[in-house]
Amino acid sequence: MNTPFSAMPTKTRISDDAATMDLAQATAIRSVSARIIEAPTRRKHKLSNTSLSHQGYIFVEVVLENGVVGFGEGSTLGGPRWAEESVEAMKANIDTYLAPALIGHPACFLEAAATKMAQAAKRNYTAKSALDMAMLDAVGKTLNVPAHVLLGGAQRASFSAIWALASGDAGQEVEEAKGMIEKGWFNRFKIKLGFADPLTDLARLAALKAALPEGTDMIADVNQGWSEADFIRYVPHLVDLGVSLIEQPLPAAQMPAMARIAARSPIPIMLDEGVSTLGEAMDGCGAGAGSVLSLKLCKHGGVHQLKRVAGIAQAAGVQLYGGCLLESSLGAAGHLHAFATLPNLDWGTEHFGPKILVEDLCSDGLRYENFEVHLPTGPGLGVTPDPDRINRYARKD
Ligand code: MUC
Ligand code: MG
Repeated sequence: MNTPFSAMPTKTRISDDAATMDLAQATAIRSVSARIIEAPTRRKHKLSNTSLSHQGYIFVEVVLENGVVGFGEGSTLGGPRWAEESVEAMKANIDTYLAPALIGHPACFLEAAATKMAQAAKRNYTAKSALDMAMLDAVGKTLNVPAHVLLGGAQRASFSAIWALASGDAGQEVEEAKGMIEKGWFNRFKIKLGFADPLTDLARLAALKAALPEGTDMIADVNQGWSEADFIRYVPHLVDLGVSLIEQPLPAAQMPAMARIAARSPIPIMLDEGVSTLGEAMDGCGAGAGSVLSLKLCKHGGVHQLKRVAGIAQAAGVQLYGGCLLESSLGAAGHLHAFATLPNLDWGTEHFGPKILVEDLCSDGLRYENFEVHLPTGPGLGVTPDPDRINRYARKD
């Protein structure tokens, strides 16, 4: 018979001054709280189905019996439009269902915590990933190790970084892109399409190509905005413009159509909104609905599930891309710790969120240098939410 985790011995030396103590008792969850954050962005960010000037996050704090506090963040884009969760729904479901399921549970048993959350609520992947991140942070701080060590250990210390151009104004986007190159932060760009008609979008792409240095990497994200017929008609133009990757051009539910366009496209197709669950990863990757997959904690529900989705993609020969949902340095750090443990992250990562916020939520935010974003090295997630900024941007009612 299998032994339940609660009966497993967990005697562990957790710090120099705290002789041997029981890790499960020390990391038992005493309290969970969730706050809605609305942080202004530097400019309007437009997608095919929404537009935002404030980024909505659920910010969670998990307090352990040993007094250690872990922080986590779940991101949305313009309410429940990019995916089904809103900040309001996340807060309600954390307060009512997910937090009660975790109280008293040892945060060091992260996989069992995920099982408890799965029993307490269906889907709700962003809310679950925020709690999972906070537990990971708290256990890393307890053991004085970076979060990636708890996930198998980092295989890389930094990542090639991608910036998203999404104002829809070609002149502004050219200036913004040049500024990013000058600062040494980003020299690869993802351009959001689908909120204008395809010919307008193509003219914008052509203006960017003409103004940016020869060979600048340009990725196009259509956010489900095109039909299969649109794709067939316009993909030759994207080829002419040298676009390197096309992200989720068709609606998430149209997997067979995605497989048809992927088979005929000379440019690799990336699955984004279409793949959250392991089943969707199996179906999408198995059917050849894309040759690249964007990994995001908010889609997969936590760090271990993200790694399992990555495993399915790799088994199917699908390349990996480090996706984002405009997280602050807190949520971005959660992603980087998971990404760092993967055998490969072929396309680097687009975690640019900390730089699009008027003010990052962390006082010691992620470091961007030489066009790479660097994995934090401190205990837990290795970044510290700034209490003044959290209070400033927390919803007051
Ligand atoms: C998405 O669909 O990829 C990530 C970057 C960005 O601009 O939008 C998000 C969501
Ligand atoms: Mg996308």
